[in-house]
Amino acid sequence: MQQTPATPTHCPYCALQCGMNLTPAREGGVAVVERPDFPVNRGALCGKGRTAAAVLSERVRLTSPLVRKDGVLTPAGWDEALDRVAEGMSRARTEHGPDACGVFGGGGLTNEKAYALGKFARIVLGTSQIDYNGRFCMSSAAAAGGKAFGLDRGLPFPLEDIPRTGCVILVGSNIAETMPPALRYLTELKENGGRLIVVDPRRTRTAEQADLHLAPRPGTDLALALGLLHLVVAEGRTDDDYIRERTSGWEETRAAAMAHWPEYVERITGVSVPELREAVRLFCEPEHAMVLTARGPEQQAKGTDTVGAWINLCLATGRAGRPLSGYGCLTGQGNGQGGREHGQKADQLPGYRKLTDPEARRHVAEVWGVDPDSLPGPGRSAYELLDALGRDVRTLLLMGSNPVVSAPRAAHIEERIRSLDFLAVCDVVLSETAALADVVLPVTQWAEETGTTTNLEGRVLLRRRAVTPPEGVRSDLYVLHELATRLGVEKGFPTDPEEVFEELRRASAGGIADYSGITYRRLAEEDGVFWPCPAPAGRNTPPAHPGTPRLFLDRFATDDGRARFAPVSHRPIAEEPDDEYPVLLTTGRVVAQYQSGAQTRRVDELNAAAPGPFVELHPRLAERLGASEGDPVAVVSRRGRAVAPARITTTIRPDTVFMPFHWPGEGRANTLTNPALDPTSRMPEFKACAVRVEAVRG
Ligand SMILES: Nc1nc2c(c(=O)[nH]1)N[C@H]1C(S)=C(S)[C@@H](COP(=O)(O)OP(=O)(O)OC[C@H]3O[C@@H](n4cnc5c(=O)[nH]c(N)nc54)[C@H](O)[C@@H]3O)O[C@H]1N2
Ligand SMILES: Nc1nc2c(c(=O)[nH]1)N[C@H]1C(S)=C(S)[C@@H](COP(=O)(O)OP(=O)(O)OC[C@H]3O[C@@H](n4cnc5c(=O)[nH]c(N)nc54)[C@H](O)[C@@H]3O)O[C@H]1N2
Ligand code: SF4
Ligand SMILES: [Mo]
Repeated sequence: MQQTPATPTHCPYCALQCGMNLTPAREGGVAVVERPDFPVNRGALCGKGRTAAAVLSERVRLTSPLVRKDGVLTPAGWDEALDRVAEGMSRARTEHGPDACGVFGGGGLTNEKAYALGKFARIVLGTSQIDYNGRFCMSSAAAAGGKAFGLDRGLPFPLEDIPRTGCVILVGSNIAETMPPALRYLTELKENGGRLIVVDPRRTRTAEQADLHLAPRPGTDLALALGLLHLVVAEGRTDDDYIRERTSGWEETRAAAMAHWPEYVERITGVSVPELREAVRLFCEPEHAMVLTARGPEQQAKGTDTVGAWINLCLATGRAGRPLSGYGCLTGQGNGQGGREHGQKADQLPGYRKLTDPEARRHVAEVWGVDPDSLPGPGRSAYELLDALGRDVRTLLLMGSNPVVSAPRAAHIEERIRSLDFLAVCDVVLSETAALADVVLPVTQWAEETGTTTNLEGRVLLRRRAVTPPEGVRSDLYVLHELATRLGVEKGFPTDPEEVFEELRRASAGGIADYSGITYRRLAEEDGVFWPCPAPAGRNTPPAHPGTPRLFLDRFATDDGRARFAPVSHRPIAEEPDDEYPVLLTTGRVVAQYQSGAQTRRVDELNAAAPGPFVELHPRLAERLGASEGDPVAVVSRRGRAVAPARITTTIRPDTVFMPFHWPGEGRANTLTNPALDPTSRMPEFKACAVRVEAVRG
């Protein structure tokens, strides 16, 4: 049999970062084929991964820079386009100061790009005004995990541990649609006799798999977790030795939980007391157990406290920092984990360092060859930054996000974007946001370039180049290099990803997310390396650090090594239903589309599976409206109105409607969503707002 030369690499989409092989395709380009040897997905791919090569096609992607001339985006040469961007930025800087230049990144960018983008903002533009779409993603879990454990890494253990624990509570994750190959870990858990509890206001494909499905009212997970903790205490199921030896802050937290009587929690959440008791029994009886959260409980204006409450449950029962037990967050984007570690976040320097920490500033400034005092301080969070566009932020460089579709209160954000003096967008396709730009720079993607990502387990992976990009396309790193040069910084922005990674290693050394012991060579030979992975100290080539698949087994990463309880209390969602807006809207995903849909809406097979937006509602609500399956219904909130066909199902609570957010235009879910922000993580409340649902006649 003839050997086809295959390039092993990883999927361009979600945080599972499934392994795949790319082989030359008969019709030109590459084809995606199975890569059974990669442990995370063992060859399995969802439809998005299988069809990912379609987005490489010149039919759907950008192949030339575009510059707006007489109001119209017009193909132009690279020099002209880059000159225009540099001009736009220097004008804003001269006229309004460095903070008039905004930068917005993405959790899909490789580590190298995220690192270079953060460095570009701080030392070329000198701006504090940088943030990224990860703020809309897992920032609440990151904040809560950081507080509790002293370190935030999505999962503190590899996925392979899941089938061997005794019980998993999966809170607000629809893994069957959002990470289909990972459903296998839950199936194996059940085959091994373990129990699965799913917490979701909808009976999703994931909830169908559960031994126990709790369907709380959207936005009430905090009360639910407190109610469970109350019962844990009342039933004498706490692990007192563990609490004494490995935690701090229990008394206050215990007192807060005791105020949340099961009957009170039932009233708030709609989850009955017997269901609460059953959940506690399933969670506490086995020797090991885990709680995993995703966007359901996190995308709330109290997401940080909510995740804190679920962590409390783990700590009170001795289920964190022990083998086969723990709390984890299922990070979302392809590099959702790495993207939050290397400095594109408003308050952050590489290696998960804090921009306010003088020692961190000194270390990173030295790697960058600049004066620590020249580094700006922390800037605004993603929504606040987008809201400031056209006001004190006059220009924006956008790399790896499509906020016209994905930001909360999107009509308002679209208006803010239109009011900018200058917008530059780097993208692979003409997204809805790119279409508003003054300059669009077409960049290489995934299979056309090399770079590293860090998956939801904290496993650093190497994506390899497998195909030559179209002629007119350059890399994001090239764009940053060229802009830096034009803005007077000649050195420090290499275009070779490995060179960037070598610098990132040094910048991260000694930080929380320490990558200094990881090299491209190692990543090419191993199935990824889990951070922290410090470079070995000493001479005579000491053995390499093996990486850290499992965290906290000896101690937590806090100063005293103890995990910290969070003394949190229930509070209502930012916008409770009332007479005018009596229904709750929640939002999320479907299996065949990805995020703002910029990429997946360009793939025929995926559009056939998920052609457009819809409003999922209960038959009782549909009956009240007189709406039948497929009829257009309008969903109206204080922010605006969206119209999409009704999808009537008993799998949703009668007081709640659900819309996926993948589409622009009339059916855009984010026209409706509430940008109320979590006070700590600055996460918007994507998962609950008050709406009115109306039949559309005629
Ligand atoms: N097909 C597909 N896969 C994806 C993505 C995609 O766009 N499409 N995106 C990737 C990214 S970036 C992310 S962040 C992940 C997200 O992955 P998930 O978090 O699994 O996705 P969502 O659909 O946003 O939300 C999960 C569930 O939360 C439920 N939910 C809504 N409100 C509440 C609530 O108040 N409490 C609770 N407990 N649950 C609630 C919803 O009904 C939904 O089923 O998926 C990744 N994978
Ligand atoms: N209502 C509601 N809204 C939500 C959510 C929700 O659950 N409900 N979820 C939120 C979450 S969790 C997330 S993560 C956000 C995601 O929403 P967005 O931030 O809009 O994410 P994407 O649609 O993935 O946009 C990525 C863009 O970058 C481009 N791109 C891909 N690769 C590269 C690259 O290498 N370089 C460059 N320059 N561009 C590239 C893609 O073509 C695309 O246009 O949406 C948030 N919005
Ligand atoms: S589950 Fe995620 S990483 Fe795996 S193939 Fe699907 S989109 Fe790609
Ligand atoms: Mo996300």
